[in-house]
Amino acid sequence: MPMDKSSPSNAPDLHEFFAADPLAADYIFFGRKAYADRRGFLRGAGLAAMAAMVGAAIPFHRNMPAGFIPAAFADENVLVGKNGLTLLNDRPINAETPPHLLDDSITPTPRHFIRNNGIPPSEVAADTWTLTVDGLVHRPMTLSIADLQSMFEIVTMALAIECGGNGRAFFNPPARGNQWTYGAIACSEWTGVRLKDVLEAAGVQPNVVYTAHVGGDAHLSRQPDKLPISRGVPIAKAMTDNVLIAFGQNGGPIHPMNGAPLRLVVPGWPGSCSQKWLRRIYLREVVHDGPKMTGTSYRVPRYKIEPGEKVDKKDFVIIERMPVKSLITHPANGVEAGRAVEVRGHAWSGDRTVTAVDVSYDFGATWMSATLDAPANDGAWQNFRANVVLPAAGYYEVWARATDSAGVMQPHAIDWNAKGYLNNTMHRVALRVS
Ligand SMILES: Nc1nc2c(c(=O)[nH]1)N[C@H]1C(S)=C(S)[C@@H](COP(=O)(O)O)O[C@H]1N2
Ligand SMILES: [Mo]
Repeated sequence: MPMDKSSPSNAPDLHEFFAADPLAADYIFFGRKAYADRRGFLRGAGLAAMAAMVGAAIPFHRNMPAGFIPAAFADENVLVGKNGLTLLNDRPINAETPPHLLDDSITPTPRHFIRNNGIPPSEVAADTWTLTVDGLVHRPMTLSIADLQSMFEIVTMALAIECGGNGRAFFNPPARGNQWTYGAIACSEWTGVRLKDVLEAAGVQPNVVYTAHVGGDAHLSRQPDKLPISRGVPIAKAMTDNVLIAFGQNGGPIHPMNGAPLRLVVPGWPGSCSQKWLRRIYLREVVHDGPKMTGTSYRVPRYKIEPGEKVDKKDFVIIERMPVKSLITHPANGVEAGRAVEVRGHAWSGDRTVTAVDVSYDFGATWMSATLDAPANDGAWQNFRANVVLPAAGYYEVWARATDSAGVMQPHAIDWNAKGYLNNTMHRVALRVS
């Protein structure tokens, strides 16, 4: 893996530059035209058009220093309260976190990635927000957040959310969609009530098979009768202890882009199950068929295919648990290092625990085992660290691989699918020892 341009080693100057005078930096970096009418331009055309105008290289993070966001976007409310995220798309807003900014055990709210399918609601007042629980329940209910807080036990848990398309950028043939590299993963500490407790209070009818989730965001077309996304989970998953209806993130309110004032958190399963701006949950006697539940959305072929192979729509199955994976959060990719380096990061495996993480600095010829922490609770990622002493000056790659409680280890190569889901290949970071 070459030292890429997103490496932090060549980023600080640009960051300082933007910090000192963002508008001047925009002018120099994006050019006069973008500077002159950046507001109207951004509103009218979006990031893709900006890229076309100033010459393709701008918005896509692999061409940009880590953590870089055009200053013009800092003016847009959506990124207020976020720090260091890399913008992939502005319609809808999608932004990921560079791995070295995910070093904390608990991801700070400013570093939690954003994955939107539609237009977030503009009105998210916590005191008037309601959640309706209906469908095949004995007692349909509409509850305020205060009702949820007074009727049910309040719990706080560290829970990892990973987008099903995290790692899509590395597919070959390429997969269309947001080009997530590594950072569509986060483990915030969520405060809320158990979905299970709420469903038990409503009374689950015996024929229930699946949940259906509805959020308050609008479809990109702004057609009021269209939902951008409505996913669900099997009722057995909904009834597990670590599935929360959350109203708090990291001891504060949920960030507006992470679903304030109320969201589901379904750890270990594709992030899409964790409906943001949660307004309604209804129970169904069939597998839910809302937008992005059917066809090839969040589904993969049920048999192994060749890269590029076409698969009949009927042969797709819904993605359930996310596979075993790890992320190196220190050192950052592309840095100069001394011979002694602490390699550290996180590992997770949806609905399972990680039992080992190994680290290699010689392209996988030899491996050493890392120290691995237990998860903070069921559904949290696990921290690992290893003291690596590199034998001599030169160029190295540090690789990490996790193994889970079922004995499944991360692969070297991508198990290809057309939509670019479930890339759990080993993370590799480049180092230069001088
Ligand atoms: N209402 C609503 N909920 C949603 C989405 C959305 O677009 N609308 N995106 C989903 C997807 S695909 C993911 S990966 C997670 C991301 O959560 P985050 O943006 O808080 O990181 O939210 C999920 N919940
Ligand atoms: Mo996602």
